[in-house]
This record gives sequence, C-alpha cells and structure tokens, in this order.
Amino acid sequence: SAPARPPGQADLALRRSACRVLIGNWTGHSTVPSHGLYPHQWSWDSAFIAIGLRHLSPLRAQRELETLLGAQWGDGRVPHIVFNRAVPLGAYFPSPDFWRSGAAGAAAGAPAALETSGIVQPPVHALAAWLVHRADPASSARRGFLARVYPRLVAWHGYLADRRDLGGGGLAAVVHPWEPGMDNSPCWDGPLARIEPAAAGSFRRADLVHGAAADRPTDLDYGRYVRLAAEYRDHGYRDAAAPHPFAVEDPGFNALFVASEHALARIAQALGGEPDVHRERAAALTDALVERLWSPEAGQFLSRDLRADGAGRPAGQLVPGRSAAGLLPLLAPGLPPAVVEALLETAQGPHFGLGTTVRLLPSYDLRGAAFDPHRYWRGPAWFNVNWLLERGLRLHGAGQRADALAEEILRAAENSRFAEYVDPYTGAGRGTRDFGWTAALALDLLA
Ligand code: 9YW
Repeated sequence: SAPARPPGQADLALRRSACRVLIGNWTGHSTVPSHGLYPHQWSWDSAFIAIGLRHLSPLRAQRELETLLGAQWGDGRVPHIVFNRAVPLGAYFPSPDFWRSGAAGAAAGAPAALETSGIVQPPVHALAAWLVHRADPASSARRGFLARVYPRLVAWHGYLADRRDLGGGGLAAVVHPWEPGMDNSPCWDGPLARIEPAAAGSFRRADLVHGAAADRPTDLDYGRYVRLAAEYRDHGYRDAAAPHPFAVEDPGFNALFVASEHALARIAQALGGEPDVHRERAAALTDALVERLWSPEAGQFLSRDLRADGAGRPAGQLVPGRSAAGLLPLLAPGLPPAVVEALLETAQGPHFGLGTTVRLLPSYDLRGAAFDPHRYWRGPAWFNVNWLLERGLRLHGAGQRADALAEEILRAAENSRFAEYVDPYTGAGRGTRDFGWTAALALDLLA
C-alpha cells in the first residue's frame, strides 16, 4: 500500500532513521514500543512493528510474532503484554506482581513459565502474519512460519468469537479500556463512570516519570483501570465467571477482527487448507458490525455499551461520542456501498477534517466537547490509526486521498522523531519519541 512515487533523498534518510529505531528497540526476541515508557512486549504494537520490520528483516518480523504467540493462553487469548523479566519491576505499572498471570490465570491456561497481563488488545496479528509472510515467502516456507502461527491465530480468533461475544450478537466485546488500545477515549467516559476507582494511594503510576501529565490519562482514569483489571484477575480471568462491569463492542477492535479473518483465509489457502470458514466468519462479522454498530445519523460506526449505566440508561445503547475507531471498518472489504460512501464523507467532514482542517486523522471528534488535541486518545493523531485508515481508503478506491495521507504520515513521523502521537492540526510531536509502531509503519509506507 505504498504511495506511488520514486524515493528521494529525504525518504532514504527517513528510512535509515526508522530502521535505527527498530534496531534500537529490538530486545533479542521482540521489540519494545519504547524503552522508557513501555519496556515490555505489547500485543498490537508487535503486530504493527512486525509489519514494518518485515522490510528490514523478515526473519525478525517472524520472530516478533512468534514470541508474542508463544505467550498465548490455553483458552486462546493473546495477552496484551508479555513481560521481560530483565526489566526492573518498578519500570512499568501494572507490573507482573499485579497481574499474577501464572497463579491467577491458571484456570484460563496462562503459561506457567512466562509473565503476562490477562487482558487482550485488537487482533491485528493474522493481518501482520500474512504481510510478514508475503515479504519473504521463501524464508517463511523454509521456517514453516505460516504452519506454526496458523493454529495459534485460529485459537486466538476462536477465543474472541466464543468467549467474548458477551452481547450475543456476533461481535467481540472488550472488557477493559486498555483492550481496544485507546485507553482514555471519551467514548469510555460513560461506561467508566459506574466503576468505583481503586484508592489513589493503592498503586503507583510509572508512566508519569516518562510523559507529561497533561498528555496522559488522569489519576481518576487510572484508578478505574486498576479496579477493573484487579476484579478480572480476582475472577481468574475467566470470562464466564467475571462480572465484566465494563463491556463494550468497539468498531475498531471488530474491524481489525474482520481484516484479520480475511488474512486467515489467505493463510489457510497458502497452506492448502480451508479458507471458506474464515471468509464466512469475516462476512458474518461484517454483517454484525453494520447491524449492531452502524449509525446512519452519525455517518459512522459507534460503540455499543452492553451494560446499563446506573443512571437509568438501559443496557445495549450506542455510545454517542465519535471516535476514529468508528471509521476503521473501512478495512472491511464487504461493506455496503452506502456505508463506505458515508464513512468517506465523515472522514473528510467537520468532525475529522481529513484533507481540510487537519494534517492527520484525530483520534476523536474535533467538534466534540471532550476533544483535547494533546491528551492521549482524546484527540491526538496516532500513526497506527492513520496507517489503518490509509489502507481502508485505498481498499475502497480513494487512492488519491490515501496517497495524500501517506505523505502526511511520513512528514509527521520525520518531523516528530517518531513520536507516540501528534497534534492532528500541526503534526507537532507529543508523548514519547522513537516509538516502535511509528517507525515501523513509516517504513512500511516507504517500502
Ligand atoms: C498501557 C503500548 C500501549 C499501546 C496502547 C496505548 C498504551 C497503555 O500503550 O497503553 O499501559 O498499556 O494506549 O494502544 O498498545 O504502546
């Protein structure tokens, strides 16, 4: 999905510096998002990182995904963090002694020899595995890469389809705001309001050592994140047993599920197996997305809160806030044409401003009362979201808009020294620098 233009000197320099970040963040078996802020292996980060790493070293990219999948639980879940034992406990919170995966997760099949978290992140992995394979089919075949990862990816998707269909409508639900990967999106303000925060003094945030407090989630958010994770843990991470007071169907998470299910079909076919089961699931997920999360009034997908809010609002309502996650179903090839048309219009309209008021797609509605251009997932533009949108635009024939977006992604990556996120209007960097997926996805667009 590269923009159609010959590489210039600036691109060669950018490619070199992106490679430098990926080499610097490599730990020997996987890549950290950031040595300071996030010094372990993160699930969806690793998938995006592998997508870039394949241009630098297909073998490393394969290894990245295999390391992550090596931490898969018996019930099929792929944990959102795989901890590196060489990193001091205090470097990141919540640390392994909080999650206690081996003991607390035993009934759900947590691996005894590794330390992981117990929640998940969006399923970008099958898509990444397919793209990694395509980068070097010969080494992939020689190492039996696809044959090794395929059963694990099938089990992962099986976990999401079976244990996480909490709404019974054919979509996967997330049970913690960390799971959709957009921690403090304003869309979670309502669903989180009913969660009693953990006492402020009962935990110590490590993130504030590395990031400006005004660019990060608040202490109140963190108190609620901690409460939810502890409660899940105390129910043995068993989805049938846990009360899941936060249960949301997120359009971004499910859009990636669709894209990855299509990738699984390609993987199955390459292995001489059965692609149809995957195509059928992808089609069913796409239908469920449209049926359950499409809002014709908003012209985009919204999240569905599966729980009642305690203030009289019944369970199963759409959350009104407009997150960029609601545009990511553009990744699904089988959307109704009218939905595609409306999504393209919304992306370029006043709420997201693509190609008009902003340089990069903001994470949240520019016109929303909660919009904040600097605070994490409440407005800043993120490189993975923009890379996904670029792909979706291209898939649906908006090639020129995709080219223009790719160009902006590259310029912002370069000017911000591979920032974690940027101001969507100016492209000015925020958060940490030399961020893994920023470098990886820039490299992918340059390839
Ligand atoms: C956390 C690592 C992760 C990302 C998430 C992002 C943030 C906070 O950092 O999560 O402590 O896990 O929101 O998308 O994967 O980069």
